[in-house]
Amino acid sequence: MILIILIYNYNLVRHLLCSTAAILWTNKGILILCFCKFVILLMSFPHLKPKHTNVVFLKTHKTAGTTVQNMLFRFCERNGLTMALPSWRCDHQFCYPQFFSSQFVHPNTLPANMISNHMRFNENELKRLMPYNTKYITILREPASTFESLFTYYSAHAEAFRRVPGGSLEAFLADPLRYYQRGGGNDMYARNTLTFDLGGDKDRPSTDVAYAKAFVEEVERVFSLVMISEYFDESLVLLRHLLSWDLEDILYVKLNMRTERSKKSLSPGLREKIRAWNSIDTHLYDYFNASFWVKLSKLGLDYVAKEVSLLQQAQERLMNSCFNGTLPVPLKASEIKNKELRPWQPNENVDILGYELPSNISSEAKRRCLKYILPEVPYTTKLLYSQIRQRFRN
Ligand SMILES: *[C@@H]1O[C@H](CO)[C@@H](O)[C@H](O)[C@H]1NC(C)=O
Ligand SMILES: *[C@@H]1O[C@H](CO)[C@@H](O)[C@H](O)[C@H]1NC(C)=O
Ligand SMILES: CC(=O)N[C@H]1CO[C@H](CO)[C@@H](O)[C@@H]1O
Repeated sequence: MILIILIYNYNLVRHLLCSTAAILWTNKGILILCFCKFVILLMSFPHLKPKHTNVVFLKTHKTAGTTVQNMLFRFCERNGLTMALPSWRCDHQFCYPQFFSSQFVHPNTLPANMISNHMRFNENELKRLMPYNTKYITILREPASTFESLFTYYSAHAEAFRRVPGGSLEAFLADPLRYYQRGGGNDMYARNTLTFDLGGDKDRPSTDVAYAKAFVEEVERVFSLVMISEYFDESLVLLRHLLSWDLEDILYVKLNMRTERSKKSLSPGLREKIRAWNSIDTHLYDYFNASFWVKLSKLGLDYVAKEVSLLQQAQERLMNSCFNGTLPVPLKASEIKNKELRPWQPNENVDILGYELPSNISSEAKRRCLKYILPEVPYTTKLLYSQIRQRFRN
């Protein structure tokens, strides 16, 4: 602990020295530059500003949302906050794909600081439920990769995908409307899924550019941060700044990944077809990826790179303390002895990977580290029980 404080102070001194030197030697331009640097440094001292604790995280499908959700679960537990969780009848999602309703929330998880399980976004219902100063956050992933992931993951669930001969992505994209029908079983996984999750109309024709534009504006009005999966660590830097959190608060172990065997590589032609079929998602992604980079530039790309490297060093320390010196090896569910740590497997063509802790780490490390690798469904149940117990103790 003392060591950490020393490092912080050392950094502060270095930055102070830098701005002082600039004042002595240079003209106004550089003075302002260093002043800015100092201000950024102040912003990066989270204890100067209380941590923001009221968050709606709209978890989208196949976008690394589970990893973010796990981070928020842990944040709530560490800080004694309440996470709104689905009632029993909704399973571990808020009765998705129905539009979110406050009726779907377990009453013992209210009033809540955060909410993050899968739902179809409904701003008015969330506003009724959440504190007035709640920050809205979501995450998007490049639509071609997202769709390839959805197609594999939900090949046995979505009617449109089940109909495709040989489960071929190419065949589906050659003529999507031959297989896809609005209202067909689990159709939300087969077209513009990100738009659907965010509460939009997934079936607007691609020619309706006005709708896509209006929808983007709507999302921008509500959400303070749209994270981008392809730039996950940079997204966490923005998240940390938005919420004035510590580095420790954004540590993670990547969850819900597939084996390489389960992934298909996409030819450029196929990529374009997917983007055309999911045109509203594509519009959303391209817009928010561009604005994401504008945000990073405003913070300073060098500064962001430095923060990312600090995050990665902290991640490495976490891996060392949790996995006894080696990076955790992702395991197939059947290889994981502790059943609780086995992630849900959607069908026999996909292996969703999980982790196990080394048996020889301390019991303190076990308790702490287990949370990072606990899959979504058992963690949701665990958190619900612990919040209910808390309620009856108080
Ligand atoms: C996101 O935007 C950046 C900056 O405009 C661009 O370089 C990058 O290729 C985009 N990423 C994707 C996956 O489209
Ligand atoms: C602890 O487990 C790791 C692998 O999980 C192994 O390499 C190491 O030798 C074990 N150490 C002890 C003391 O058993
Ligand atoms: C905490 C813990 O169990 N550490 C062990 C990690 O593995 C090395 C050998 O590789 C042991 O010596 C440690 O005791």
